[in-house]
Amino acid sequence: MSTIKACIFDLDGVIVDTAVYHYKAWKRLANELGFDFTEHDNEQLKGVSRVRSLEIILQIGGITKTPAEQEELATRKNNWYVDMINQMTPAEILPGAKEFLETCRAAGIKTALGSASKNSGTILNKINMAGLFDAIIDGNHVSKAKPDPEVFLKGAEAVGVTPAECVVFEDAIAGVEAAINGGMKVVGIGSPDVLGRANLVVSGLDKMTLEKLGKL
Ligand code: B16
Ligand code: MG
Repeated sequence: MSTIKACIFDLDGVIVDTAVYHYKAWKRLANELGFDFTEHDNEQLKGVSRVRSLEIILQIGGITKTPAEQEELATRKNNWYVDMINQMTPAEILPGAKEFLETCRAAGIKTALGSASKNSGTILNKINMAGLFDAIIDGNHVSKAKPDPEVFLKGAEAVGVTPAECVVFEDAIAGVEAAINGGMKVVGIGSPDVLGRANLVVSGLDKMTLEKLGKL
C-alpha cells in the first residue's frame, strides 16, 4: 500500500509546454538588445524564475543593466509572454496530464501545483484545469526559488500532508533538487540522463500509473 497522500505538479514541462512561449519572448528581447538567444541557451531557463532568467540572458549578451532597467525588460518580456499564453487552449495540455490528475483525485490523492511561474493562474484557466488542483502554489506565493523546497513545502501544507507523503512531478533539475531538499519523493518528467536523481523518470504523465506511484 502506498503512503502517498498528495501529488504536487510543476506546470511548465509537466502539464503544458510553455517553454516555447518563454523562449519566443526572451529571444525577442535579446534581439531587441542586439544579440541572439538560441534554443540551446533556453534550456538554462527551465524552472528558473523570471528575474533569474533575465540575469542569465543579460550574461549571455554580455550586457549590464541597472535594477530599474532590468525591471522594465522583465515586464516587456512578460507582456509578450502573456499575449501568447492568453491564446492557449486545452489542446495544449501535455499527453496524459489531465487523465493522471483525474486518476489521482478519484483515488483520494490530493493534487497541488508547485510552479515558479507568476502566470500559472492564467494558464490553468486557459487550459480548463484550475479545478483539478486542491491547492495552487506558484511564483506569487514564494520568496525562494527552486532548488529551495519552499514552493513544494507550501503545497504540502496547503493540502494538509507531510513532505514524506508527497510525490513531486518535475521536468527541471532545479525542481528535482527542490523536491529532494524538501524530503519528498520525486518523479522526473523527461530523460534519465538529466533527471537521474529522481526516484523514477518517465517521458510524460501518460506513462504514469497509480501502481507506479505505489512503488515509489
Ligand atoms: P513567469 P515552472 C517556470 O515554470 C518556467 O519553467 C521558467 O522558464 C519561467 O521563467 C518561470 O516559470 C517563471 O515564469 O515569468 O511566468 O513568472 O516550470 O516552475 O512551472
Ligand atoms: Mg518545469
